[in-house]
Amino acid sequence: MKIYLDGRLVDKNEAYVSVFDHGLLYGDGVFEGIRTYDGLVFRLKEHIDRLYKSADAIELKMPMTKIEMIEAVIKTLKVNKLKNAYIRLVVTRGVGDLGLDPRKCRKPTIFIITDKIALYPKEYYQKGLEIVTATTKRNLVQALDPRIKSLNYLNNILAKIDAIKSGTEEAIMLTYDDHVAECTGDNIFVVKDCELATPPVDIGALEGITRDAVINLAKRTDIPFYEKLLKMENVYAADEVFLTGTAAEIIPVVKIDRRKIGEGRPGEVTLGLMEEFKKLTKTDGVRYAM
Ligand code: PXG
Repeated sequence: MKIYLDGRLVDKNEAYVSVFDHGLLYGDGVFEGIRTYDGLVFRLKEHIDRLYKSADAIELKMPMTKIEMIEAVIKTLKVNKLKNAYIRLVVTRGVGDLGLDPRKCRKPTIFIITDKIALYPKEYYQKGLEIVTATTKRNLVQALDPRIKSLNYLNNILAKIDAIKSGTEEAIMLTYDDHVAECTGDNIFVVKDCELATPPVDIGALEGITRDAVINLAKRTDIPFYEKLLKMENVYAADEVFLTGTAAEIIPVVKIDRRKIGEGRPGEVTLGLMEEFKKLTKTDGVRYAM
């Protein structure tokens, strides 16, 4: 397996970064998780746009253009002969000294890993997922805006530990004032009386690429959609709940904090959107020839 590392394609066994890299020392950097479907990089342009926005938000100056970045991703996929892959694109502040000062880092480190995807088991999609509410609150927007996809994922990891301790795979993260924000690695949607809703991202959630795709699908298929502030009581009372993310795609949720959601099985709106999303993954992205 070859890894793209600072402009070179190097063997996996030789793909190392320095212990003085601020991505490692401070989590100072940004990343993207992208996916390919049968030779099509799903919404690659949107992922690259978000990466550059995240970089901009932490005042990290990207050393290459968006087009060059897209070419680097595709080059890495091709050299590894991968048609169905998971892409982890990482840009760190680069190598510096032991102080926080980002000015000491002269050149960002860029690496691209393309690998097979680890997915939720199929039965979760058929039967639905059980999740919990995390005790860990989502980062405050004014402290570290969750819209920035930064290498600081400890907030999410602590909530993931909450999920694991409760015997589940995902957890809902609330804002400091108990509004539903998102899950540890997925956005959340609810369906009530045939209307679809998801929290606005400015309360403290990542603007998911899958989230955007689902919103567009809802609009195209005439499902009434609203961005809405949600509390846990709204989620418990929903007819359907599902999560969205690059790895999970659309995954139904049937139990939260041991309470049954709706009928306790994936609902019609969710199943319809899953169907439509599958079609989208065949068309919506950048195609690359091997
Ligand atoms: N919220 C958070 C906090 C995320 O990290 C999403 C929502 C969904 O966004 P997208 O753009 O993927 O629809 C994410 C994305 C991983 C992994 O390796 C995590 C994500 C995506 C891909 C892989 O755990 N999280």
